[in-house]
Amino acid sequence: MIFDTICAPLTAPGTAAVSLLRISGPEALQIICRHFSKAEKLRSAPGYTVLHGYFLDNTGRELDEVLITKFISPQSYTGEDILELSCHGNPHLQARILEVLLQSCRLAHPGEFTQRAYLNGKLDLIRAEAVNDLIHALSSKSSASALNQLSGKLSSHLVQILEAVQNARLRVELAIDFSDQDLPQIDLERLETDLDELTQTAEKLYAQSQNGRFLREGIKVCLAGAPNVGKSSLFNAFLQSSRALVSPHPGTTRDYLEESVSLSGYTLVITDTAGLRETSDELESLGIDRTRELIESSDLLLYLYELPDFKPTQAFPSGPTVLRLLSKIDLLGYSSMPSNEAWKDFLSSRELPSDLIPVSSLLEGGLEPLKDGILSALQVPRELPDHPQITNSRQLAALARAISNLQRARQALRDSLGYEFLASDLSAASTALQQILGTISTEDMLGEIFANFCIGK
Ligand SMILES: Nc1nc2c(ncn2[C@@H]2O[C@H](COP(=O)(O)OP(=O)(O)OP(=O)(O)O)[C@@H](O)[C@H]2O)c(=O)[nH]1
Ligand SMILES: [Mg+2]
Repeated sequence: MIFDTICAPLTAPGTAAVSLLRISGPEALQIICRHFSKAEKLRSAPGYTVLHGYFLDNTGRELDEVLITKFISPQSYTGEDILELSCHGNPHLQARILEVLLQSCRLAHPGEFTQRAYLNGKLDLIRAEAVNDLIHALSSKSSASALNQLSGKLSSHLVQILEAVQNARLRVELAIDFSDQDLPQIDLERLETDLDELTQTAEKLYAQSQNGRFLREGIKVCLAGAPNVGKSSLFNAFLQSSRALVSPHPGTTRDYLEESVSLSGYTLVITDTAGLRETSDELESLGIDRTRELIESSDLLLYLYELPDFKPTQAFPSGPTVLRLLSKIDLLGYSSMPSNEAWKDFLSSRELPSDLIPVSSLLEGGLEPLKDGILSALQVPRELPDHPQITNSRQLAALARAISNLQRARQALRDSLGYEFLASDLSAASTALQQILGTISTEDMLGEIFANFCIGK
């Protein structure tokens, strides 16, 4: 595909040792040669050459000492001719160089380099999205997972599923086309087993990908409970800083606070909320309304109780996974965190529910049982799995569409609904899979995906 020539800074704005500008497109070489002190050498240099020289403005004045790396189409990130220019990391200097270049080409849109790479067949959509995920990766686990996708494992797994769906569809369509002729009929039993296997493979990928969203977007954790149970203290203990105000007066926290922490490589996005109680105070009541909304939209609700008045009457919404915590256990006479056994004995001796997790914001290791509880409740593996996994919500939604169409196809076969129904379900399933891979895509979808990128990618 032929495009115009675009350029953009690749490195973040600000002062640094060096900064990098990229120019990509049919006129890239010509434009840089006009402004480089060793134009002839650059013109004749093979791809992957790095040349040292000076960047010149329109009057031939030296603006900066630069290194230029030359990539020749199609051996480049975008598949086009690319020149990358490292200059000194002075924002004014970089702006001047960019200004000169922009007289001959235009500034790249966010994600446009990667979009071109995709359109020129250098990357499939999964890998293109993985580039963006890698840049925005929240935690060490998410960057490892984005790298995993970049290596193409997921793509090749999906291509296998897609080929099997298309093969089944072809068999069904042949049966439709030649139904009035005396040809061997399609082997229904074989088709049935194939469809079962396919659906299971897709369902397995979906199940394995469930915590993919956690990797990419972080795990939304909400701290809630009655006023004064120690929510803000627990929040601070998680962050290891005095972020939230703590006081012995019930109703201290009004508006919620949100911060991120890392737990075993996962990012927890934790909110500390206003304590839940009946109140006539208008402001507090607004805070409590927010608490309820936050509880509903969380992945994990940490609900705190304290003794002596443990009232387990709280009805929880169905969305989040709920962990019930018994707060301030240092006040129960513990000077260090109890072993699992000792804690179980304590709960049963007080006739308390056995799922209560002990926490203390004061004791050393007071959050350890809770941290273990979080990882097991969300069933997130402590080590990054090496099986293919979808971490992107758009891709996951498309996989869910593919699965429901496969299930419908399976049902159509079971109910002998006719090959037309089967063919249409299989075709919808393969469309959904192709949308994940980007082998078919609407302009709107592409626009939306690449708009999330940053400029220079
Ligand atoms: N001994 C002990 N005291 C605690 C612990 N956690 C909190 N407290 C005390 O309990 C009181 C209330 O703590 P907060 O963290 O402000 O409680 P909260 O649930 O955020 O309260 P509201 O914001 O009013 O809903 C403060 O005096 C804290 O010092 C704990 O683990 N052990
Ligand atoms: Mg508070």
